[in-house]
Amino acid sequence: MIFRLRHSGESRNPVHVPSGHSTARPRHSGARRNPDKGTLEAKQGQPRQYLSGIFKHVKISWIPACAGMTALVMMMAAAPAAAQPQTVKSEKHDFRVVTLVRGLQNPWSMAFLPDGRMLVTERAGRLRIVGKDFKLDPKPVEGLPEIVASGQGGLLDVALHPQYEKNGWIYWSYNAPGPGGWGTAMARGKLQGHRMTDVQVLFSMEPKTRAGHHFGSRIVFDGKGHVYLTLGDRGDMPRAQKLDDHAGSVIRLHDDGRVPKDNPFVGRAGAKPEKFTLGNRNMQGAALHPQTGELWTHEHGPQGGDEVNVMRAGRNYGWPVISYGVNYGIGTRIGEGSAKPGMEQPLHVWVPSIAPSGMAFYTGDRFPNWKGNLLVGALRDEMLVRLELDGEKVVREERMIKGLIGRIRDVRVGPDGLVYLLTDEREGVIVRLEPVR
Ligand SMILES: [Ca+2]
Repeated sequence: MIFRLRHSGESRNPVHVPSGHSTARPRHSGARRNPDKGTLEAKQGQPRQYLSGIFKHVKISWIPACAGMTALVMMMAAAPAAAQPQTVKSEKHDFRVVTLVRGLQNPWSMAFLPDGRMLVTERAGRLRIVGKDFKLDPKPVEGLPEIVASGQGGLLDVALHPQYEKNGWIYWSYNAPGPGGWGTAMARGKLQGHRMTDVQVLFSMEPKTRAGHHFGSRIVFDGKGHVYLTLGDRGDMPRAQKLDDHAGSVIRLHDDGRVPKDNPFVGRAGAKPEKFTLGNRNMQGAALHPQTGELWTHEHGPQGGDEVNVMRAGRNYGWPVISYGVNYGIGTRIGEGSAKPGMEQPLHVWVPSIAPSGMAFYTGDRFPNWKGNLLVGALRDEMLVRLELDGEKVVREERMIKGLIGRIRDVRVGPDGLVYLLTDEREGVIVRLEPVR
């Protein structure tokens, strides 16, 4: 029995299967019907609904022309592509939303290089460099292994090794071709100019299929020599419960790709030893808790039932046996209900779905009232969600910048303590949130 489900918020684009396995093939960018919202989007420019969204959901004040002129000029010098920054009021902080980079096509992830530049992935298969002045380098990085841009798959996460300044390793996740189709993989390499060198493929999920759904994937280092990679069920629900299948799990490896001997399923007959968890549907956000050092993730539920979980060795997170969501369209129950002995309960559930993507604990100093909060991006309703935590309990949720910038795919706290967001749009942007005193 094969289930092929798609989360209506997870991908705006219809599934696109290339005629061949193409590396870095740009996706078509002409006018296209949006299958989720039934609207036609223009080829260029901001979708119209954003403007009405701005006035509906947030209070905007334009920076006063005289008093703020010096600051504005400085900001525009730093960010040549920036539109007029907008000031947003929120519960704990007021902040400006400053557009730093434009012209990205369905960007997925970003990483900060120590020299002030940034790396940005575009799902179609391009790794881009953003200069210190936030200018997008027109020349993508060459030398990445073959990437299949298909449906939700393509070039996905990018992350620096915690000792990057010593070893130069850059990690990325992507959709890799292989027997039977394609699936999520992770590689690392060293950047020399515009070329990735010393490339090593550390992991490539099995089995591979031709589905366009649910690739995960986020890369998180635990600071103790291990790296986690989050996966999805590849649109085939029962795979998430199979130990002999990588789908629907968190993968844990040494940072050089070897399987740690203390992984929970090592030595179990038939089990994939890279697996750290099972029963996960599609995790597009993950972050290490700054105090406990544990891996927190969120995952897309089906229709309703997005979750936040703490990933623990060998645990079963329930999908598709238990869920808070229902089947698309027909609304029927999935599996056996919402709880079962031996299966983990989420810390937090979103019903209806927000389609979460990207996640960061706020650890900086620039937004002191957000310290320790969990920031989650949302594709649906195009918002940033702030969760206040008491240990593993979510005590308050705030939804911000709804509809202001687009579908939020990634959330990062920069080395400067500011919050960076990236939008998965055909005209995607990187914005920075800057507190207003
Ligand atoms: Ca679950």
